[in-house]
Amino acid sequence: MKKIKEKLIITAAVTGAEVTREDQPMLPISPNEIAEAAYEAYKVGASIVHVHARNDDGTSTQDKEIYKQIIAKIKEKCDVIVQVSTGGAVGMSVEERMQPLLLAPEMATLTTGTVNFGDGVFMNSPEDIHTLANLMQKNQVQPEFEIFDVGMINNALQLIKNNIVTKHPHFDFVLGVPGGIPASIENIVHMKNLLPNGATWTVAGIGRHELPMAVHAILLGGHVRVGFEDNIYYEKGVLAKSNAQLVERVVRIAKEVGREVASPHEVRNILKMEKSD
Ligand code: KMH
Ligand code: ZN
Repeated sequence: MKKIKEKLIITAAVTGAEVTREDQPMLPISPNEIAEAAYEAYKVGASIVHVHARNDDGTSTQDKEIYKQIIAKIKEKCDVIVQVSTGGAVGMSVEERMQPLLLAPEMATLTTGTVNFGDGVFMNSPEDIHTLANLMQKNQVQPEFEIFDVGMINNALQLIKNNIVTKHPHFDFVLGVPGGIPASIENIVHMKNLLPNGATWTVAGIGRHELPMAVHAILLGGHVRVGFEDNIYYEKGVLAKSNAQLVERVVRIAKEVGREVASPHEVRNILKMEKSD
């Protein structure tokens, strides 16, 4: 097998918008807990943390002030790249969702289409996508296109073609959301083949698909996202002890197959990010 030279980018999605403490007792909720979980994940090999904010009662929020606290507390501890969510939770308005972009974070997610999401609908109208993309452009935020189904890739490519997004094209294939694209190696290969030359891509497998999709991505030259947002278990019937435990396993597997793991500094180079605050 040909050695993959590009170092592996590991993203830890530590909280998400849907998982509860009842589902996963170790779920980080407060800014302090989220920062600690991010730091623990960074220490074992994560170079990006994908963050969602929560209120004190655990409900999802896109409140700018809470994101501000989370980012500051993470930055006090380490130089991991903080990627804020602009997806928030199902049902939130675009005005609510855009708030963390006003903080000019290093990186943010951008979902380029609407998808059924379990029993709900994760709405992303063309107008809302443009609103978020324009704000990212204005505040120099590196986007990560969140791809829940194949058509969303084409929508992202249109944003690039029309110069609405001019940063490095980086994608996250989310596989296995009920309503989105199913998790399979064929679907990863199909989607990666649709990307422009030089684009980078990560894989986030949902639930039991997290580990096999991560392994496929490592071997195919992609990158990996793990964490409680996507999966709360370490193995069938056994809850993970922490986000870091899930990251650690990916690092171990990557090393075993000869794929080195990238530091945040190296990821800023791979993604050609201008800001490195
Ligand atoms: N919570 C999902 C409905 C993102 O962070 O940008 C959307 C989501 C995507 O998590
Ligand atoms: Zn998210």
